[in-house]
Amino acid sequence: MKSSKNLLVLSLVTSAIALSAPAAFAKKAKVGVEFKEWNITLSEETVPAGEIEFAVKNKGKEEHEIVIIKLNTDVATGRLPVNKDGGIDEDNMTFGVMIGEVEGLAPGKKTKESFNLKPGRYAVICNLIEEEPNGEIEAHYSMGMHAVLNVE
Ligand SMILES: [Cu+2]
Repeated sequence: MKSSKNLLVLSLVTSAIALSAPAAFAKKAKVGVEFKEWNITLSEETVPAGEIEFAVKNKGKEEHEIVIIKLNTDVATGRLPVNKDGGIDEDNMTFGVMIGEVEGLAPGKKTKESFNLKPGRYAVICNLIEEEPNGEIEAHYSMGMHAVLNVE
């Protein structure tokens, strides 16, 4: 009997904590991301540091992705150094650090993914490179698919 009483007390304490918790655990910041050909639009320019949810929607006609890069220079997000093919070398960055990516999202699809971001300036880019049937190379980054996000 004694132990079940203790259990009841414990569960009351637990639910009291649960009720007071939401205010203590700051709600996750969200950034809406929309793809079109050829741009990336973010719903926010600045977000607080911490866990940030990226809600990504592909409103375009082609597959797109986001690559999140923490920049270590003041360079504009459209002026990052590129390879011959017009894409960014994700394995050998001198201008920043790769934080994460949401890989190829088909047209019309949406997805959510969270990343822990420290204060700084970030580039959010699509780094897909495609070869069209006529041999033309389309590097999405060089065609304009980049945006800046400030984390404070
Ligand atoms: Cu793209």
